[in-house]
Amino acid sequence: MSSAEGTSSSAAESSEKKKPIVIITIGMAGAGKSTFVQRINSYLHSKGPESSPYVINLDPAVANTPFDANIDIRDTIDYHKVMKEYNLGPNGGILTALNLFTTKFDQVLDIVEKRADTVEYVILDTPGQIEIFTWSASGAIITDAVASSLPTVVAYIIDTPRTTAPATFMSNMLYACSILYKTKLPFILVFNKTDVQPHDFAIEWMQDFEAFQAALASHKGTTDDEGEPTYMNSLMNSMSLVLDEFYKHLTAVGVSSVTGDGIKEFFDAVDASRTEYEREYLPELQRARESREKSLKAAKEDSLNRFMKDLSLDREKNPAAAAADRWDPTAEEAEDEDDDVDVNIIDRSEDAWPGQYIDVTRMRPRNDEGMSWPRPG
Ligand SMILES: Nc1nc2c(ncn2[C@@H]2O[C@H](COP(=O)(O)OP(=O)(O)OP(=O)(O)O)[C@@H](O)[C@H]2O)c(=O)[nH]1
Ligand SMILES: [Mg+2]
Repeated sequence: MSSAEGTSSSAAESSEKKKPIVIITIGMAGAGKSTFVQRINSYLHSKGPESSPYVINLDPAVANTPFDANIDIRDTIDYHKVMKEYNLGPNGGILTALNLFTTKFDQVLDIVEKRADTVEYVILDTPGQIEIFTWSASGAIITDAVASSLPTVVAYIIDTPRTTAPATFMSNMLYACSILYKTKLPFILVFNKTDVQPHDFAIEWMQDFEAFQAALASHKGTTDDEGEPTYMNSLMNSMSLVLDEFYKHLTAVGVSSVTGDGIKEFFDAVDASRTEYEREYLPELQRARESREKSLKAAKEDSLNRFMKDLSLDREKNPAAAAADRWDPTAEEAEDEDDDVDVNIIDRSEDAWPGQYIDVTRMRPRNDEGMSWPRPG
């Protein structure tokens, strides 16, 4: 965890430079992802220019980000135009914008990989609608592409004040669980907004399922008119036992993106997950790659063999056609029609003030917190 100390740029370290670690922030709409990205960005900046992270914004619909991204999907794709052009609503617009961006994500990876020697952390902010990133093909492609080239960790941001009800807590945890099993990446539960609601209740429920079941029993709405537990109550009781297994694979930290509380602990968890990535994710990735390559090679050989067999049979049957079947050097090559959508990645790092950020502690609270989705287009 040498990166936690500001004085780590020793000769020993530079000779054996670690790869940067990618932090993918995921969370429900309004959980505080963007504020959190800003907070960790400002924390890293405060440790010195050499610790500045590389920030990528993947939310095409956000009006203002509290941070300046090095790569911003909005520089590449105009979400309003996409909605208009393809006749889409806000969610379809975000999804299509992300799909278009994904077609050029190899360029993003190239840019990031070129920075690998100078950057310690790469931070990804994702769209407000969680399912757009977690359940879309493009979200999976981006996650897999990033995770197969750099150590990666998922930071699952939770709106702590809004998960104090046992049922909400459980659905949030089930969602986190589904993402963990889908990505198989090291996973950190980030209980955000601890300035409003401390997260100790959550830790207690995660460590002791009986405490959770007791909270469930005492929570109104989980018993029927005769005081008997409802179906929902028994279901959640059983689910809490299932989740108990899932909690063992996680690290949980409480943070306040507004005050900066707990950010140091978050980075300790990130640094620890590098080992987990190397120990668990990488060998699994290697195995998956090898078996894919093996089956691909076998399939190629098989189809090539069948093709050669067919070809020799044909030539035997029809020698005149075989003689005419030669490459004609005078024939013009068909023009390679490239009908790609014009999508170009812009790296803002060379701008006059790269990586500038707003001090969130001076921000006035937004009064639209209770606003319902979808976000205005
Ligand atoms: N009190 C408090 N408010 C917070 C904290 N983090 C975020 N907020 C507030 O929560 C609201 C949503 O924050 P955002 O950072 O926009 O959340 P988000 O998850 O990026 O939202 P979308 O991308 O729109 O889904 C804002 O009003 C923030 O000021 C925190 O730690 N404490
Ligand atoms: Mg956001």
